[in-house]
Amino acid sequence: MTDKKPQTMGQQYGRRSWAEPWKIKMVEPIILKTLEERQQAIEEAGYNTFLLRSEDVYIDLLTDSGTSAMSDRQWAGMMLGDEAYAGSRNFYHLEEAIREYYGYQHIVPTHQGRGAEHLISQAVIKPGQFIPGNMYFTTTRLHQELAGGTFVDVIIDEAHDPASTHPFKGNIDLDKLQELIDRVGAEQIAYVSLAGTVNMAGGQPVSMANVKAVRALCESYNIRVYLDATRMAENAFFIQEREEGYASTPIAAILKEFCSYTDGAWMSGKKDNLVNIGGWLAVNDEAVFDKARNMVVIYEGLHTYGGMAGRDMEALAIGIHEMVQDDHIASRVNQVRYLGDLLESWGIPLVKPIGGHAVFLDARAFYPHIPQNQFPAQTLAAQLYIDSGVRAMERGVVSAGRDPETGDHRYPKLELVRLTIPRRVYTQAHMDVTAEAVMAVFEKREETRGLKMVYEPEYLRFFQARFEPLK
Ligand code: P70
Repeated sequence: MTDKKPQTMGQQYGRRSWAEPWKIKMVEPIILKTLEERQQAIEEAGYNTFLLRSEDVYIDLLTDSGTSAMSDRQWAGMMLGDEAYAGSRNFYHLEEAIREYYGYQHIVPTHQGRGAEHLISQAVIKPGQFIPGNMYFTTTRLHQELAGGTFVDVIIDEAHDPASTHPFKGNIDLDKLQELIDRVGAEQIAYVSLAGTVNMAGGQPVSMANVKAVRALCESYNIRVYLDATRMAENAFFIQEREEGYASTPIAAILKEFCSYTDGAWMSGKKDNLVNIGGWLAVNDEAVFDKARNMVVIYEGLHTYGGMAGRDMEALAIGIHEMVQDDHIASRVNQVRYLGDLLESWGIPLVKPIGGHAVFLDARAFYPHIPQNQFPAQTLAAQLYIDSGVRAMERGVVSAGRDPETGDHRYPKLELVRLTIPRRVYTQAHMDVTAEAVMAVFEKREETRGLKMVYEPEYLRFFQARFEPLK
């Protein structure tokens, strides 16, 4: 027995508590399967959390993509779907929302982010060109490569160091960019591929000062800057929190200013935009727009729906408006930070600072005895599921794939497991259960063995690869 008085979370941190800026109107039951059932499920899934059935998962932190809860207004908007093949009213609402909040002129709707990546890559990359960017993203780089380009990582070195607490680990290193321009020539650079925040670095932001400087450098060489805006609202929150002069600037204004330094953006609406499906490409250049709008009819659908239903576009337009509300984005990022701070205080190795959409466990430091070719992050994700039914995602050597030239694994410096938090879905209690699950796996780390890959698909292998435990 303890005579300690229970404390609220705010009291434990010596501040007033905060709460989510929403209340729950509809619930979806979740159940925790038994240990035997979980062991069987992960074995059947080839130790790949992408291959688990959702029904077998208790707390699903695989991704924040398409897993967020829509608001009552978005659901009401779904009833206003104009399902005309051409010229749906909802497309014009979407176009208005993107123009108002992101500031780009021309909009091409797509079924999700990779549809937009495909269009921009094909529209502007000439075979043999280079695309410098602030760390690769799996689907983005693949589309750049399929268009004949070569991605070059020009992110600051701190981004590759999980322990560095640089406030803007997503920044581009201007010297690395300049060095590439000098080496290959400005005309051999298709565009700068800038992501805010940087997913593979741990959800790390880019500063306003950095995007301005990138813009200035690129302008002097007539190089375009295109933005992966997938989690740009979260990036805007970090600017408001950390960058001088922005503490009292609304998220909406920060977002629009940031975008004004870029020539266009591709978007997975399934993240920041708070919908279950959808995406878009937006550019200012008419010639690029013309190409992309022509190509969309081959791959996605007519240029006023791009693979989405009218109702999907309406929910997306409303989601964009909700995404920039200051209380929404603060509670979203702070929920992620709550989980990260708990784990960090217990000595769990993770990427610092805590990013915008997820907590990234450092699997290399977690399992120093498992070499990278035995997939430490894949192992950790599987262990977490077995222990507690929490589903996470590998972001390490399996995700990095093989070098197209040499055929060897690419060994990234970051070997991570991502605990990704869907927006407006889980409560603080789910974060507590997750934190305790990570601790339980950490306590068993020394007896844990790695995995071997027994099936490897050609493209984006992490989605479908299968593994077996090493004896
Ligand atoms: C995730 C999802 C998608 C994504 C992204 C960034 C920064 C583009 C996209 C593509 C889904 C995913 C994708 C590949 C591997 C694992 C998971 N990220 N840019 O979970 O958008 O999925 O709509 O085609 O994060 O991080 P989309």
